[in-house]
Amino acid sequence: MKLFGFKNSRSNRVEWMLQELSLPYEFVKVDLLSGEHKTPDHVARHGHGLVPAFEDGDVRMIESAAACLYLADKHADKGLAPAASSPARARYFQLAIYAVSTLDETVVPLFFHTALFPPEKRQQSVVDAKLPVWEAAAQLLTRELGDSPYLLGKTFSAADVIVGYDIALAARTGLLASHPTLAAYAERITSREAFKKAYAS
Ligand SMILES: N[C@@H](CCC(=O)N[C@@H](CS)C(=O)NCC(=O)O)C(=O)O
Repeated sequence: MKLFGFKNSRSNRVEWMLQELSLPYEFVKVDLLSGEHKTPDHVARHGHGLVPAFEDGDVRMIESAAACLYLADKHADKGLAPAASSPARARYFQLAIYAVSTLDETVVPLFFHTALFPPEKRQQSVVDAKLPVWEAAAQLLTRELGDSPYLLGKTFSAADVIVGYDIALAARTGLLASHPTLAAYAERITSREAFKKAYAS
């Protein structure tokens, strides 16, 4: 398997998943800083010239959450995906899609415009637009977790990797200060060995 990615990007989501499953893979660095992701070679892998791109034999994938869901199903014996017939499957899909459609679109811009970008490039209008969405998301996820350690209850699943990517980024952005349930969840998932290996530079 090959993961074409860049550290501190959404390729972390797939790498974390690969680590949770203890699968062998090659990490192929696509340097976002030098523009390598826009070269013809990489655009042939990912039509938008983004990371990650993922290869498993003849399987070629883009979209970090899709790759995680694929891997969890392919290696169902490792127990990171609820069974297809299980009622938990509905919630599992919902959380995965929610992460990429709502959380990524909220937490990533907040990280860029409050932390990553130099002050002159930060736009307060982005922060003003995204913060209320984050507050709603934080309340929703707090309710989803309830008293459980993980999103599907007692058992860690690929949903925790997919959503966990955003929660880890939110923690790094300082967005969890007034959300103790999410702060404890962030601590729980980021202390996993697989997370640490995937995020090691
Ligand atoms: N929905 C895609 C998003 C991919 C994406 O936006 N990747 C970013 C890194 S996190 C990227 O390649 N950015 C480079 C650019 O925008 O030029 C996924 O989850 O895989």
